[in-house]
Amino acid sequence: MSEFTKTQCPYCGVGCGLEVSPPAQYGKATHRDSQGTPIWRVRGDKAHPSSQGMVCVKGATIAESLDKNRLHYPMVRDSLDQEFRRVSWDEAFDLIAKRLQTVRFTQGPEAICMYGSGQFQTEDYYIAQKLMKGCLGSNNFDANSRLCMSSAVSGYIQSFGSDGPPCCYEDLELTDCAFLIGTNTAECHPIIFNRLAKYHKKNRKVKMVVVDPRRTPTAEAADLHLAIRPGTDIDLLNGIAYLLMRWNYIEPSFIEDCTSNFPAYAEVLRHYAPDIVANRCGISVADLETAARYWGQSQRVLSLWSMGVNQSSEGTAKVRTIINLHLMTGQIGKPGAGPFSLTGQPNAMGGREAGGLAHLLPGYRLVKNPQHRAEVEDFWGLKPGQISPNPGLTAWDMITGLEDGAVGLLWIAATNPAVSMPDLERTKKALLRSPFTIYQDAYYPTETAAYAHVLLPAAQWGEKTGVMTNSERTVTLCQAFREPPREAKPDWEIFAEVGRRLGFVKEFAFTNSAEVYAEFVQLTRHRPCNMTGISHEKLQAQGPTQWPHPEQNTGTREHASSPSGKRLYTDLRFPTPDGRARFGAYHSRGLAEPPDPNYPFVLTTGRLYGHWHTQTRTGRVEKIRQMHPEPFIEIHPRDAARLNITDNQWLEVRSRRGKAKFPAKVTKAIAPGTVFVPMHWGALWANEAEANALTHPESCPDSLQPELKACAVQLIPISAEVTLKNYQLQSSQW
Ligand SMILES: Nc1nc2c(c(=O)[nH]1)N[C@H]1C(S)=C(S)[C@@H](COP(=O)(O)OP(=O)(O)OC[C@H]3O[C@@H](n4cnc5c(=O)[nH]c(N)nc54)[C@H](O)[C@@H]3O)O[C@H]1N2
Ligand SMILES: Nc1nc2c(c(=O)[nH]1)N[C@H]1C(S)=C(S)[C@@H](COP(=O)(O)OP(=O)(O)OC[C@H]3O[C@@H](n4cnc5c(=O)[nH]c(N)nc54)[C@H](O)[C@@H]3O)O[C@H]1N2
Ligand code: SF4
Ligand SMILES: [Mo]
Repeated sequence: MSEFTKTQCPYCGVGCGLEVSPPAQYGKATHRDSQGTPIWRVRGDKAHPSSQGMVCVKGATIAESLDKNRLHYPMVRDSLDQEFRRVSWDEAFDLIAKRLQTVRFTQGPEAICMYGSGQFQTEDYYIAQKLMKGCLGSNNFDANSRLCMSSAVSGYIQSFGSDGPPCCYEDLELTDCAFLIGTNTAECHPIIFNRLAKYHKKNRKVKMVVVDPRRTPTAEAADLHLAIRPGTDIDLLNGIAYLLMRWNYIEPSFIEDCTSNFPAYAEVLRHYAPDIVANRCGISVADLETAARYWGQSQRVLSLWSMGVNQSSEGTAKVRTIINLHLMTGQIGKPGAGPFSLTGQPNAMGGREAGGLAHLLPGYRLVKNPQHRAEVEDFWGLKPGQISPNPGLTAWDMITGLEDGAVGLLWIAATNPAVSMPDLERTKKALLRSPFTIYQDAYYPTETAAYAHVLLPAAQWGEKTGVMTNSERTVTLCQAFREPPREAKPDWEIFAEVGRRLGFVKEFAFTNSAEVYAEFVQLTRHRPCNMTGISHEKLQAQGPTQWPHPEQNTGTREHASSPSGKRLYTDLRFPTPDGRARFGAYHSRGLAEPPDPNYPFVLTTGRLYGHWHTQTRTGRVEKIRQMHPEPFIEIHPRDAARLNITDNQWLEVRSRRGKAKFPAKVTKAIAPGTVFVPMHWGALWANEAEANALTHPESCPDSLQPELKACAVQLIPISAEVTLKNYQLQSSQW
């Protein structure tokens, strides 16, 4: 066996290739954590096409988190005020199966909910879909991806007829203009940013535009930073389109031959004259014109976006408005160009392929489409009509379903909603009312464990073999390189065993994850995400592979123009009924909760370079703890002066729903009137520093993705001594 195991980093959607080797090579420990314990050695995989050997601090330090505070055994309690007691897997499975049957036959399958995660491997996702949507007949499977990229999914589907980011990372090094909007790529997709920044530095003619209300490290590197007011993206994009029309930078033949609905869009644009737009966005007309000129004069324009666009009450409209610019200028289907949604989580893309949202089915299919349901029913050997025609409950619907009693059983896996959901006070109250919550996580404690009746120990990355797909549709085999601790099991095995105990023995007769994957890819045949030519074995032999990747010699014609899978739509035909991409005609509606005299500031939330979400892993890595020791609130010097506070003084932040406390970081990086708080500090890691204590659940009407990026707050200087929790990194109790 080779010294190194090849895998993919389990953090962000860049999907860097890693090589991992054991703590003791030839009897000698080469790598140790800060306490001197030998740990696995991790380095970048130079052969991985997406990352070419590069890694950021999170990937580089992942090994340090693998053994700290792990959940080792199934644990059970009858009510949330009791202590957990250890049980065997057999007892846990029996209890879950019984409870599922009771809810299924008393309240009905629609009272059963599962809330999963873009940190599942594709096999975990697929088995969960087969269990929930197929065998149990409940479409109530949603994932934290609802909070993450569901607006990108619905935007792509509405504009192109199908989901699927059409670009690839090579485009970063082929573009003439990178248009980054609502993305802090430098901190959140560092290796994508490295590739772009290197190329940009070398090629002076290449332009980089960043649209973000904050002056982030990403904005620092740009030729033009448009610090727009939060929620004014559609104004800006329509304003750019207005100028492209006026200056005749549009591509009439592309519009004529390849698109529909342009007249409705052009009608909307008439209302976006530069002075109006500049005023609404809080930028200068000159900067707006520069942005339009950069776009119009470039041969190849690549737009990149993430949460500043998706996490919005008009997220789908924002995505479609970005795509509009590409359609009007013919910037798609060629190298260096296209609308590129960056997925956040390591396998959010795999989740889309496997149908891992409440309105999806495997193979980029939709619950609402009768033919799609029939195809999946047929493949799974179900009775016609067994898959419900109604999309299931979304993440937030599950919370309100707990409130009104519609949810009888909630199964949460690989996500920590007691930190990451909006309106946390309401979320936590709802979780407290849950009749039965199963929580399947790799670590203990986490904030959500406090709301569980059953804890199931999950094997995590490196302890199970499975597949992940990154933002550029590259599929990587993540091989197990160590044993799961004590009794932890892979997520898919847990779901499959429950399925068998419910009587679906042949449906879940898998002996390993390669078999699961082999079954799943059959459901992608003739679909845009065709992966029938991919298997665990081939990935191991040939390395990471981009889809579409149909089986050879199947005689199918799909994506014949892009057989390599690098780019979609190179033939300029789109998977809509008429083969044309559709313009979306949208006016900006602004923020769901605009500031007012009582709540005069807009709070925005986001991420820091070192930490990952709710810190279950990065909070346990010493180097990262030192990098970002405590939460804070960014505030502009002018606002700080008005509140009579200076750096490090404490502010209480109140919204209509809750409050939190932070030391102020006074900085010009944030615009006056806006404040920023990182999302990483849940109740376990600090006192009252939860960003989501403040946020609201208002969401995009199409994608149902909540507007986590903006809510109205008031700021009150406080002098109280607020201490951070010095959370101890003890070894696991269980
Ligand atoms: N270090 C690190 N990297 C990560 C993660 C992590 O936790 N830590 N998580 C991963 C995941 S799951 C995700 S989804 C991605 C997220 O990656 P990003 O989307 O890049 O990260 P965020 O910090 O959430 O938000 C991006 C930016 O949106 C801006 N923004 C806020 N409101 C608006 C607006 O109205 N318009 C515009 N144009 N911009 C706005 C914010 O100021 C912020 O800088 O990161 C992934 N990578
Ligand atoms: N205010 C605000 N809130 C946000 C956001 C924001 O920008 N602002 N962003 C939203 C977005 S984009 C996202 S993606 C979410 C992320 O929010 P969460 O999904 O809640 O965050 P994580 O900390 O990544 O939680 C993942 C959990 O899975 C566990 N885990 C890891 N690997 C495995 C495994 O293989 N199996 C199992 N069973 N468990 C595993 C980890 O221990 C951890 O507890 O937060 C959302 N919430
Ligand atoms: S850029 Fe993302 S995938 Fe790459 S090492 Fe960093 S966290 Fe991991
Ligand atoms: Mo995300």
